Amino acid sequence: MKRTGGQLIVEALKANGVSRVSCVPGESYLAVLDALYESGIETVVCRQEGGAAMMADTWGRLTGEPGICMVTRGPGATNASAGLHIAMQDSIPMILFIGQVQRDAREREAFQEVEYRRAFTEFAKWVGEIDDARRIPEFVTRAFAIATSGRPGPVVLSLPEDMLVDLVEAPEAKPYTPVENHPGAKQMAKFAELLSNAKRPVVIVGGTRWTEDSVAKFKTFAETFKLPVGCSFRRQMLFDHLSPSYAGDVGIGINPALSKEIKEADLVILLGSRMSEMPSSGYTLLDIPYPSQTLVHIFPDAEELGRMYRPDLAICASTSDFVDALESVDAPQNPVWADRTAAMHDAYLKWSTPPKTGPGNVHMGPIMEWIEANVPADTVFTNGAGNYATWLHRFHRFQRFNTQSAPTSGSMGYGLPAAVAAKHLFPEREVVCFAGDGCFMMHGQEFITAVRYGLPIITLLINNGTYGTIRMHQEREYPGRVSATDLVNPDFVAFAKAYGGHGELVEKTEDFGPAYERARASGKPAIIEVKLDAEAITPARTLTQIRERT
Ligand SMILES: Cc1ncc(C[n+]2csc(CCOP(=O)(O)OP(=O)(O)O)c2C)c(N)n1
Repeated sequence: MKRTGGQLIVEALKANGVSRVSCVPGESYLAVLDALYESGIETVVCRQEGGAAMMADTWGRLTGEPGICMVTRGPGATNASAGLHIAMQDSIPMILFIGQVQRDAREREAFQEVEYRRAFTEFAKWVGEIDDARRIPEFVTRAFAIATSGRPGPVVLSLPEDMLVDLVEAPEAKPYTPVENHPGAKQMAKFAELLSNAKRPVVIVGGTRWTEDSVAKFKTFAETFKLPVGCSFRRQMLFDHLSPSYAGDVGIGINPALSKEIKEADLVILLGSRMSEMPSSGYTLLDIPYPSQTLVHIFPDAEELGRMYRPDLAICASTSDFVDALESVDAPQNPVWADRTAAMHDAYLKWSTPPKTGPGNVHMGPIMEWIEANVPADTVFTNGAGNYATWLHRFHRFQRFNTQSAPTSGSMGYGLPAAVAAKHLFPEREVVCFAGDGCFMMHGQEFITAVRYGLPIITLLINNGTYGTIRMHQEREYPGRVSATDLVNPDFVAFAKAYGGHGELVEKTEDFGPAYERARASGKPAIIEVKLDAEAITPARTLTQIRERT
């Protein structure tokens, strides 16, 4: 039976279990849009391709299967590149389909033409263009395999418009076969030996494609062995912060006590993490290329092992397979490090206790305390970039897997589309987006996507009237010379209402709880605007203190 290229794309997606795609439509891929009609695949229509790609990134992040996004050529593709870069830096499986100009116009710089294989090579694991509709099953299967194997990442498939309407015979699509790497018995024996010789071990967990099961099994292992565990930057959902083994967030603004313990450790076990610039405190926690600590690095891609840090033991394995193999390691009776682990957890508990007060009338410390006491443990938190995110990363005690979606690349504007995507996946759970006034406005238009699909997300819009992070750096480097960092904002409550959502304004700390309850009860997508004094730029220091270096 003959089918069009558009139909073959959609068939291949269905064969691979895709139930949802994000998109902004374009005339370059009408044939795919037509095949989606009545396909059973939900098409989530977005308002800007950056948001659409970020939604697909969150689906990939929270399911381990590629999130799918579709955009038009040229301007659609360049807008979507914001999400592509996030997925690349974060090792997120994702496939971006881009409509392309017709084949006989290629290389003329035709209308909206871009050569994606040149433009996006650095933003994607693989960029392919399908010239022949009969090869669609081959290209799509390969895209799924590449996006999920080794170090996961985004794949781009470019679809010439005329190829999509060709009627061809092609093989029936089959699901891709995931590739998993397993640790060998010798490596596990060496791992057991290094662990038994250690006196001051630390584990740092990170990376993607963990599962509920592997997170639970690893927690049991760490607790049985009384090992201290830190979570890599924005990977906090990988380890229960209330576990006696939890040592803290290895991210921006790391607890100095934890940083010291990592530097002075005799064994560091990096499990799934690349230990990139942000988690490594600007490449200072482990020496490059020869860490002073004995290093065991477990990562699913051989190319990453030894790239920056030469490990004493390199295990090329997916995290779930490594965690399964931990069964072969015998637990020590009384590990010498047990008291140190308990002390590290105590230090974490102190570090994550919010301050009671601060400048202005609204204090984020008590607001975080309210959230900890009143928001269910399975709530999904999302955010983009900005100092506001510190409150979440430092003071929220993540307990469950799949409760976090945030970019390690520090891309502003991520939180809102991520919240929309998370609510699609987990409609029964609360989904809370933390955003600054700067961050929110980068993809604020996707609030209407939440309204359109009836997704009652709650956005805490922390409005300090400034691009706060940059203002902070500016005051430190160029005191008193405020250049390009102050903001003029819309009325966010009116914004929420104009979009058909629920709006709240919090101008005093004690107004927060009731405002949250009303937002929750509204059953609508909500914005709670929290008016924070710009002076409250970090939990510990004010802008004035930073400017005056006091
Ligand atoms: C897309 C993008 N543009 C610019 C930046 C640089 N940047 C990092 S944080 C920040 C300010 C964030 O402001 P806001 O969201 O209001 O949060 P605040 O820091 O004030 O809490 C900027 C401009 C970035 N990380 N990402």
